[in-house]
Amino acid sequence: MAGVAERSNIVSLLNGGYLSAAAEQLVSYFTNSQGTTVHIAVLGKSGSGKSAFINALRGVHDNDTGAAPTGQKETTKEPKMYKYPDKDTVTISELPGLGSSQHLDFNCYDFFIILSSGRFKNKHFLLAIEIQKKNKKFYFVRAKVDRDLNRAKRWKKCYNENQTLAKLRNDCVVSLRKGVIESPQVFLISSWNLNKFDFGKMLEVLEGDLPDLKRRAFLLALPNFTVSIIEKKKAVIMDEIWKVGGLSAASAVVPIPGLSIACDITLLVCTISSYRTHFGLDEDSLGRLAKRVGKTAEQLRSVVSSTLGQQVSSDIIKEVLIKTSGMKVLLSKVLTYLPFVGQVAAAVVSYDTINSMLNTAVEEMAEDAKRMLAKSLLVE
Ligand SMILES: Nc1nc2c(ncn2[C@@H]2O[C@H](COP(=O)(O)OP(=O)(O)OP(=O)(O)O)[C@@H](O)[C@H]2O)c(=O)[nH]1
Ligand SMILES: [Mg+2]
Repeated sequence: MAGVAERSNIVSLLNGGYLSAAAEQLVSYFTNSQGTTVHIAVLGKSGSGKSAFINALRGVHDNDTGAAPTGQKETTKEPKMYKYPDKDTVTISELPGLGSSQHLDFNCYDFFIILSSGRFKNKHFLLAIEIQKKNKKFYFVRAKVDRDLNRAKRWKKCYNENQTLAKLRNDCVVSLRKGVIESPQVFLISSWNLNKFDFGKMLEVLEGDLPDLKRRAFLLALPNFTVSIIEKKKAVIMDEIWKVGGLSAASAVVPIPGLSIACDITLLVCTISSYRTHFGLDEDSLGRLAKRVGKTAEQLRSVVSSTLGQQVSSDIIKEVLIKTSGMKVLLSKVLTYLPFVGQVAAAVVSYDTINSMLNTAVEEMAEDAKRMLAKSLLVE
């Protein structure tokens, strides 16, 4: 994300009419941010729940096409990489086994998740030490805690959920510490119930530990698991709006090398469509969520009320621009009658109008996403 100095530099170039120079810097930012990737490794012994966890993290149902296969029998014998649906920027690799770290290329990954669903083993500890030695971050996930709780319920006379969870957590922390790993990050998770236990907390820690551009990529790839994730996505996107406005205004006046979409309306259609995907409002994301939570896409779509959250097209964007702009009559004529409408529109529509339209669109889509999250959690 651009720093204050970078931002004021670009804005003064835009205001001074040095559109070409401003555009060059903006294109470089977008190229960097869109090319930034995050690679996550998930390690654990066979059957520990790696595939189910990876599916959960990607927001796909175990039965979806493209889901990591899960099962009682050993299913993943070779390392396998999964991408986020519709996003190439974040990958999660399932790395079977615990004892073969000598073959592991530590530099390929941004961080490691060691997953265990049973007793803590010395192999977990050795792997953690190995990762730490390579100056990489690792997180310990104690999976299938729903199963542990069910067992405890069955066996213990005076069952207490919080005490059972605290004991599970403490066992992992103590085993990991052993005097070498000072403050291990331990999360208790059930891939079958993401709204309970530490799943939300784990996401906060993972994204918080990443450097800026990687954090952006990770956040925007994540499904809307929590209100906090939605708010953070909104903040990241809001921080970029002025850049899109600048690029849009500049691209109408000067040709920008390296920017294939030199027409501003096309740029806006692409940008707003990507916002829709980031907020999970596009048809594919909606379908995946519906399957995951056992609702219909129709039920979820019913809470999406913003114009651009419902649909994005150049005509709709022009209408919204007309509404947002003060020059209602003139602009609507220009937009409706003139050919090469994209080029003309940006010459007429000010940088402020584009910014204001994008801000409103993002505000409204974030609210749509929150309503959809609430709807998905609702038992009907
Ligand atoms: N109760 C419960 N079962 C789970 C959970 N996660 C996974 N399972 C089940 O545990 C079994 C193994 O899960 P997988 O995700 O296939 O485990 P894996 O580590 O990928 O296994 P391999 O690929 O064979 O190494 C499957 O039957 C899953 O349905 C969970 O959170 N709770
Ligand atoms: Mg597997």
